[in-house]
Amino acid sequence: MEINEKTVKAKQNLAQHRRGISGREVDEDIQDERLPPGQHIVNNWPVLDLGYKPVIDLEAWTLTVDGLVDQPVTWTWGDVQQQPQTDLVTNFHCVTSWSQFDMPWIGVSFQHLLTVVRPTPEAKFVLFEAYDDYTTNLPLAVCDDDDVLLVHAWKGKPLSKDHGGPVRMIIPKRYAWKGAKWLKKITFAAKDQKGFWEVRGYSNTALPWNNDRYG
Ligand SMILES: Nc1nc2c(c(=O)[nH]1)N[C@H]1C(S)=C(S)[C@@H](COP(=O)(O)O)O[C@H]1N2
Ligand SMILES: [Mo]
Repeated sequence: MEINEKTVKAKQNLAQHRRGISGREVDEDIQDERLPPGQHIVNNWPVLDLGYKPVIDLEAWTLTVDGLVDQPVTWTWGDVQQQPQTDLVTNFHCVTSWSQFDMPWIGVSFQHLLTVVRPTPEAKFVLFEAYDDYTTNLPLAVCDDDDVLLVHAWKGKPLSKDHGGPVRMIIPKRYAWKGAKWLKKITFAAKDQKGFWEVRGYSNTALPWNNDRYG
């Protein structure tokens, strides 16, 4: 797997200087009560990655959930389909300053996953790993929310490869980099372990309503 270092550097810069992907300064004039500070509205759902999109055969795809849990699991695509399904519409905020409203997802809720694997009392943090080697981290308490989903469909259709299909994470209350595309592994741990962007200076908490982007 090859990370495109130029893409990484450019994205790091954008977050630091609060510019949109077009490079212009963030537009402050459009008002919408659903729009967090420093964000602007888009309707074309941009694609962001590390310059590399992993190829995952649906038949070979698995998701492993391990670490501090009573019942570790490895799900196939079929296993994901057999879990209870959640339909949810949420907003999506990227740290590079665009937001898209009313994204209709279908997926398995993280809270359902918790009932399957049952984290031990020591488990306080979650690390997400992806098929492009991307990682991101969150406190378990943040993931244990009714709008956090393992998403496999958008607008009623299978999630495209560009957006992280077969399965990606969606955590609506955090900036979108906290949602790993091409999900491969979820590990429960007692200690926090920073992910790809977090070690490169992005905020560990990533709260859009606090303009909590960098550092
Ligand atoms: N596996 C993986 N997940 C990822 C990323 C990535 O590079 N690799 N980029 C993150 C970032 S920075 C953002 S803003 C969102 C973008 O999701 P999108 O491309 O579907 O808009 O995915 C996040 N999840
Ligand atoms: Mo991002």
